[in-house]
Amino acid sequence: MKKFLVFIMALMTVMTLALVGCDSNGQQSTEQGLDPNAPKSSPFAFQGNVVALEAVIDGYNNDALWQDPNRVEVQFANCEVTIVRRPTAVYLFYKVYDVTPYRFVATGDADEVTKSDSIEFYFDSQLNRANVPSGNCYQVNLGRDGRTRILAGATNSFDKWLALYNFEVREGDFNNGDYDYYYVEAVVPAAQMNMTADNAIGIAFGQVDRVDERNVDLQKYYTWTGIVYKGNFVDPQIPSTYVVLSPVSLISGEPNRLYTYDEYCSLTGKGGKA
Ligand SMILES: [Ca+2]
Ligand SMILES: [Ca+2]
Repeated sequence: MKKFLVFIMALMTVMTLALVGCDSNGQQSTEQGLDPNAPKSSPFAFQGNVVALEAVIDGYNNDALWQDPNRVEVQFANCEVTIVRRPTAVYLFYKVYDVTPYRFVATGDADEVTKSDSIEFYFDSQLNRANVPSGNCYQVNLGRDGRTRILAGATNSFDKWLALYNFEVREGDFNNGDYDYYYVEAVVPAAQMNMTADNAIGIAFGQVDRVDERNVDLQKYYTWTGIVYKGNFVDPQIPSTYVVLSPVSLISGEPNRLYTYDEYCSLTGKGGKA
């Protein structure tokens, strides 16, 4: 139903300048913008910004990557989520049950994603566990209709973020018996979030279910649900409540999973910053 192979949260003009490496005079300097040693003339000009994808981002989870032995599988709200950490990127796959395929459109602003059928994930990429969204915190909203909004932690809140990432949204198929579901496959390069290959991060989730087809900007027409993990509500606006995502299992012989921060500290002997 919807095909969004690559989405760039930036004005197309900005992105075009970044990809062709235009200098400040508007002249093309091929690949200059992607040289890690070159001056940072655009927000996309740094090493690791673009990675070789290890899955086909098509809304289907039949790639070998999704069977990674260190994958984390979690359920919350009406979502089944699989997360795979690779050295260069984080991959997420959502299967979402939602029988009311609605969205809200007024001006078309990206903020409307949060009032439409959509999924959300949040990273605290250095496990800083601040009490408010801060540096190294990131928010991604992906709408069932293909719209998206991405934010980065600023001073006590989330603010607009420029990043390059890939995702696709796919509707279920009546013939496959999954008509009441939609799927989101996404990948975000780690370097864009100051993540390294092996550091544990904080993570939070959300799902918005617009439940009424009336195109009205009232909260009663949609619901937001986050995750309660081991009895603790994970509040996306409070990174200190996030659960911990480790690249590999912290318990020998057991599958990888999410960990509470207390579990993480107990299992690793670490505390405070990761
Ligand atoms: Ca795929
Ligand atoms: Ca809905």
